Amino acid sequence: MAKRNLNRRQQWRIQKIQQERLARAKKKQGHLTDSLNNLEAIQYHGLVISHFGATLDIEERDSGDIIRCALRQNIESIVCGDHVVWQPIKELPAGEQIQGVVTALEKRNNVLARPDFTGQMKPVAANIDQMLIVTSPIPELNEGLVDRYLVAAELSGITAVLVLNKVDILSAQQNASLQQRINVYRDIGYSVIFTSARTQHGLDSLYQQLSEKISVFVGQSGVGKSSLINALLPEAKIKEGEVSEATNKGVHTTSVSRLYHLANSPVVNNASVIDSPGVREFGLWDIDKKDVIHGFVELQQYAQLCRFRDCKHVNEPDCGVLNAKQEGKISAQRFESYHRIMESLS
Ligand SMILES: Nc1nc2c(ncn2[C@@H]2O[C@H](COP(=O)(O)OP(=O)(O)O)[C@@H](O)[C@H]2O)c(=O)[nH]1
Ligand SMILES: [Mg+2]
Ligand SMILES: [Zn+2]
Repeated sequence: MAKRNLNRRQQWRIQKIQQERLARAKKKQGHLTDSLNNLEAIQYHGLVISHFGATLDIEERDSGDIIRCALRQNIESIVCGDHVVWQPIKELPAGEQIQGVVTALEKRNNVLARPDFTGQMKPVAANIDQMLIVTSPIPELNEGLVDRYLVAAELSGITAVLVLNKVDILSAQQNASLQQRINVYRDIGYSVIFTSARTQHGLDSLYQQLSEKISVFVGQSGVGKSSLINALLPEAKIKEGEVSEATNKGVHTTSVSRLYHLANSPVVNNASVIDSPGVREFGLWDIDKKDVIHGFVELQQYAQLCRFRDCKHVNEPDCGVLNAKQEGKISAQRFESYHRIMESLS
């Protein structure tokens, strides 16, 4: 997750190429978006459910109809989960796919963002209620990574839930050891769900957890995020077992982000999942060191007892966090994770 180090000349060149590309794309849609005279005066509301290049699919708020829209030129970076205002295009040319233009973005509750390849922060999904942090025995549970996702979720006001997938391949011994490690998270208040995308074990619990919320699945490549989404939503057909996402060098011109509604059933009601390459790859970008403690719910509680307001919880006298650790109230792994994240941000 290291930030790419480009020198200024390279950054300038990349930015220029991007601007040219954007200008070409906009010129192509110019006949639709240039003149707002070409739009009906009536404004509709909608939810962005799909995003590919400069084209969006909007779910109309009242009818649920899907409307393909272009973006008005001065609006940028709209993502799945966004609520928008759109207006229909008058006198659609025959065969024209674009039916409307998005003219305004409504206020977001939260947004997940990551840097594009010039280092600029770009949103990848908005208005998320819940983050499912998927882990597995293979690749092995990585607490350091789980803690980073937890920080991101806590700081964005998103509920985090742990999912341990691939329980079908757990040996009894592995099971005992993983239960112990997972209990660290249960003890500090996070829900944990055990699943197998292969045998469908735990899917009903997962369905219940997803009800009435918009969720994203995050986690290391190979833990089974795509498999789980496919098991929950057979119509989604997301590619599984793809090559490491890390080799996808930052450019996402052809990747599609999508918001899926799960079909209601006795075990699930009004659940939606956003699947986006940007979400799958997001990390702790742009985080202020002083905020990290708020991403560690149990550490934060004890940090309020520190004698010094700017306590770093390393070796200060009367440190609430160090005291709690000594008394066994904080797990050593979480404590070290906190310091590792702090170091990585300096
Ligand atoms: N045994 C087992 N294998 C799984 C399970 N879920 C996913 N896999 C396999 O793990 C690999 C990675 O899955 P994928 O869904 O692509 O992971 P992603 O990178 O997190 O999206 C694939 O070969 C899947 O078939 C599971 O519950 N049990
Ligand atoms: Mg995948
Ligand atoms: Zn302290």
